Amino acid sequence: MKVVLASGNRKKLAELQLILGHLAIELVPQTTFGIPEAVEDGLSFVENAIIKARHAARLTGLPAIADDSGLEVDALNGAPGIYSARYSVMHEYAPPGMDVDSANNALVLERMQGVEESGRTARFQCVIALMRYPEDPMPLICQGTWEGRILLQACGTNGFGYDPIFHVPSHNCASAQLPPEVKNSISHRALALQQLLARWPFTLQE
Ligand code: ITT
Repeated sequence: MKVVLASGNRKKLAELQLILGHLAIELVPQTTFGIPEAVEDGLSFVENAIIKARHAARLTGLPAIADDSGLEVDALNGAPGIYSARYSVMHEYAPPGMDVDSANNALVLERMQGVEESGRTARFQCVIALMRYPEDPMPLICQGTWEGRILLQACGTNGFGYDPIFHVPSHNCASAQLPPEVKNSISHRALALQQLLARWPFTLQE
């Protein structure tokens, strides 16, 4: 059986495919079908995950999995949150020569200047939605949270997004300093996908 992975983010897709590799199904990225990105106009991770999965299921006629995720920083009242991918763009923060991920990280670090250690708590959130068909009235929703802190400066080159500024207490390093197999066993995405795997046989039965 084929299932569409409703994401256009290459690095996120790689993590999803690696963790879901155990499933005896064919996971096809939505880009293979030439599907345009969905308009993510929900106000929560759950809404956006459903919007993206429904969009891909509609356009392919196949079951679809979407991941909506982001960084929640307590000292910034939960920002960048659902706007994590476009945080710097929304704030028109674009230092010359910086890619969007680096600008996002630089903006969080700038806004966290002067915040002491105890106030630097943050977490990654991940919601995975599985829609069996476009009109699925009961999408399967799985969720994972990964607690950490915002570092004082970016470290490491692995992963993507905010990994260089996210301190992982269990390993005392930045998420971007973790080998991929370690991140993929403890991250917000790994936790959400573990739930998906545990509930999988029931959700796709006809
Ligand atoms: P799709 O919607 O196409 O899947 P996207 O990157 O736009 O790709 P989201 O809207 O879910 O996806 O935004 C997720 C953003 O949150 C992502 O671009 C990163 O900035 C951040 N993020 C999510 N998971 C992360 C992780 O594991 N490590 C670092 N940053 C992460």
